[in-house]
Amino acid sequence: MVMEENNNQKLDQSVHKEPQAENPYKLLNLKLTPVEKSAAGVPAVLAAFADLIEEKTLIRGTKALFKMNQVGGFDCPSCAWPDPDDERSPVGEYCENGAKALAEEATTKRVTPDFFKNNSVYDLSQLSDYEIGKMGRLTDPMYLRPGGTHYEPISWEGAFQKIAEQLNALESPHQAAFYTSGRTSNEASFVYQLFAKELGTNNMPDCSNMCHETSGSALRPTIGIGKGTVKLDDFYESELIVIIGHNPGTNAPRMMSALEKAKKNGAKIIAINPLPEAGLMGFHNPQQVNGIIGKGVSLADLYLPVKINGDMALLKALELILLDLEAKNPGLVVHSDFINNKTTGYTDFLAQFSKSDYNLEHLSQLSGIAIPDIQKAAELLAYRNKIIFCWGMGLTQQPNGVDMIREILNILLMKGSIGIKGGGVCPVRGHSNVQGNRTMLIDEKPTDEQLDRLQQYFGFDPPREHGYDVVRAIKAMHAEKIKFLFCMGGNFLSATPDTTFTANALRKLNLLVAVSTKLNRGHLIHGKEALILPTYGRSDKDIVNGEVQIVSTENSMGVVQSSKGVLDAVSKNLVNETQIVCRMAMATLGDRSVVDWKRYHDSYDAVRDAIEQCIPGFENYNVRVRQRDGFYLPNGARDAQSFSQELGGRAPFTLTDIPENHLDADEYMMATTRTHDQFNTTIYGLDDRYRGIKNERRVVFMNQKDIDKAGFKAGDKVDLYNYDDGIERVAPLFLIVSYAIPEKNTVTYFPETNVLVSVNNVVKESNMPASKYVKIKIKRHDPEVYKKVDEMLYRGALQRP
Ligand SMILES: Nc1nc2c(c(=O)[nH]1)N[C@H]1C(S)=C(S)[C@@H](COP(=O)(O)OP(=O)(O)OC[C@H]3O[C@@H](n4cnc5c(=O)[nH]c(N)nc54)[C@H](O)[C@@H]3O)O[C@H]1N2
Ligand SMILES: Nc1nc2c(c(=O)[nH]1)N[C@H]1C(S)=C(S)[C@@H](COP(=O)(O)OP(=O)(O)OC[C@H]3O[C@@H](n4cnc5c(=O)[nH]c(N)nc54)[C@H](O)[C@@H]3O)O[C@H]1N2
Ligand SMILES: [Mo]
Repeated sequence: MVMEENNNQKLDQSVHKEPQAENPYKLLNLKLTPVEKSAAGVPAVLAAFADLIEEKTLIRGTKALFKMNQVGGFDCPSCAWPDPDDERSPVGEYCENGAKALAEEATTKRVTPDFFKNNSVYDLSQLSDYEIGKMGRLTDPMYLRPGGTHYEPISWEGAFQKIAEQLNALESPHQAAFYTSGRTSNEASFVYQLFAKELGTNNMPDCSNMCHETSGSALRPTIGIGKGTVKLDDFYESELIVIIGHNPGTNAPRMMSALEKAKKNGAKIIAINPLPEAGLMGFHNPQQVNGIIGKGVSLADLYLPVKINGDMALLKALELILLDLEAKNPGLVVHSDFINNKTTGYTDFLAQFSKSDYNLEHLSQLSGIAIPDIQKAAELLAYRNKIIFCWGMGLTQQPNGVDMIREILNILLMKGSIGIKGGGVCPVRGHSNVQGNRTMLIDEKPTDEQLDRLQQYFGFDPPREHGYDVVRAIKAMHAEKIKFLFCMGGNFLSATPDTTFTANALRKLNLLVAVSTKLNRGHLIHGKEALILPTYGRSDKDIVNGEVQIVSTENSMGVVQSSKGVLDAVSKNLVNETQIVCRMAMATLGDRSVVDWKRYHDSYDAVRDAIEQCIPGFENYNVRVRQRDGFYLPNGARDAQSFSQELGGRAPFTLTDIPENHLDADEYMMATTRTHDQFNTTIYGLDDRYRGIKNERRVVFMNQKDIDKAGFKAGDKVDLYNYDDGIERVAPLFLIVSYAIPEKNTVTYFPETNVLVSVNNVVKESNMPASKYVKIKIKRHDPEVYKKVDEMLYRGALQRP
């Protein structure tokens, strides 16, 4: 049993776990604190600094913090929210969660070859995600040989040799896949996709396939560009901001300052979310003195506690009322000029409202929002045009997410609100450079136009057939069609759905390569062989030829900016991502290559010159990237109301369906979200302060009525089950928390509950995992439940409770 092995582990005392003889599960230690009614403020700043102190990196961290998101400094590695074009705070432009991300990256703790020598892969897999993250920064390339139990040091040359051998032994380049998480710079992203294409495959699954792919799928065919259409200034001019399916207080805290300013300028805010998130309800600005001592701004003027997946019904109900108001006040609600000149399909769009299920009672019931509240929202929309819709994973990770975003567009098109000052769409991106990754052609389905440009510039024939996205890549690994997986950052195992299935798929690989800053569970469930390649983080000085280099990223609003690290790297044996790719390319392709990899290896400027030639919007890249505030990429929808090129620049209204979600008496709908103490799979801490949770992640939020009906009590131990595709999936040992959430709805945290998300539960069209739409059953905790889970698989691929 595991317990004895735990006794022998050679980990630091700080992470040594007490063996538990009677039960393989750790005891849970949940404490409930009051749910907070506003975000940020004094506790936020204090918490941020406490985090830095805890990491024993106070001086290093503080120095870096003041350079974060500053002109000439580095881009925060946390979210993709833009920096203000004009007025940046003199002491750094950061937030609590940015500071935590920095503390995590700036830590002086090191995971050295000795650490790997002392701890087997199996032992490491017994740690919790939180403990693994706290081990520190990776310092040297490591190799796991076939049948090996421990990672061993390997030289960089040796590592590239292994990669080259494996890649060159494949029967086809399509047996390789190249994953990207969203922190990789533009420069590294560009050479990375170039290598995959010269090798001969478009198998480039990326974190977008789990994040905003749905937004792109909805926006591209309608407004002609898969990106948002607003700048930060538009927030300040807006009359109404709708925040739907997004938790800005935790996941984009600097957005709160923009919302605060918008409110001061008179904007109204509507929040649509099953949970009354603190950041939607109120806000104290930690970066303004009056924000710290003054009262918080009450943020949402109207909060609509929609049922999970009830948003479509709500949006249709809003349209129904808008049309009714227009009939009563012709010309005041609907923007006929815009509709006539800039859109198509309005007549068909109108026709659907005569259908019988388009009645308010029905839509109100499906959405879970009372009619008077829907009316209030519609009235806020009716007589304003400067309207911005912001959304996040609450919409994109729903089976009909693409349709719901198109429904948002329908509303904005009715109102003529796209491509105007103060109005438009704002998909709030996740990873700090996920938008730039796509612009740099990290995409499993590049267009012919994009490929033609590469072909002309580099002179090789890039593959034209589309590659695998994340979900398809998992299935292809499982079917042994992919044998080689290269991960540029990220944590493929824990971020993706159906953990058991995915772990089995990863175990079939010949070689798993992970370029990483820190150790994570994704390194511990591996193929026959595995490599860990350590690299710089965003805050590290990236030195090439003796000079600290700048790299560039693109934020959520299409601004390309430079980023320059300020911290000395924790190890002399790190290689930057661009050079890793170039060396892999030289080792693998050798004389077969027509690309001058050595040149790109030696100079980021040379990479930027190539980007300029191959991707529109990057004219004079090397000069403009060095401008104070960077530069905006062109955006026809935003700048010229030029929408779908196929439709002569117009944007189509889309006809969508209203889903009716059936749940059995003992079934609940589960959305998986982030706590305030994590960055995706990186667990900073065990609290979720704003939601009043302390010291525990294995909680399930339930409505008190559901708790009563099922005969449970708050605090009861339960196991969660999912039965999609006729397979029993179990997530053992959760604690029930009574919460303000619609009936039949539950919320849990990922990655713990990813084991319950079927790999086949995907979003229509975008093929993203629908991880906010998971049907579950909740059963009283059975102490024997672990016997249902394949022991070896469970222990390792999943964190033990
Ligand atoms: N500190 C921190 N910052 C981050 C991240 C992080 O993990 N930590 N992750 C980054 C990344 S990659 C991303 S993509 C973003 C994610 O940022 P968000 O989009 O905010 O992601 P989530 O926390 O998953 O949850 C979003 C919200 O959707 C709501 N929701 C769930 N189901 C529904 C529904 O059916 N309808 C509606 N209207 N709402 C629903 C949830 O209650 C929750 O408030 O944040 C980025 N920033
Ligand atoms: N159930 C459920 N699943 C989800 C989601 C959800 O809401 N619910 N959200 C999805 C979303 S929106 C996303 S974006 C994905 C995220 O999926 P990923 O991007 O794959 O996951 P992360 O946890 O962000 O990756 C963290 C790891 O990246 C590495 N890293 C950090 N910085 C750097 C760097 O600068 N360079 C390199 N090379 N490595 C670095 C570190 O080793 C760290 O352990 O998860 C998705 N999974
Ligand atoms: Mo994301």
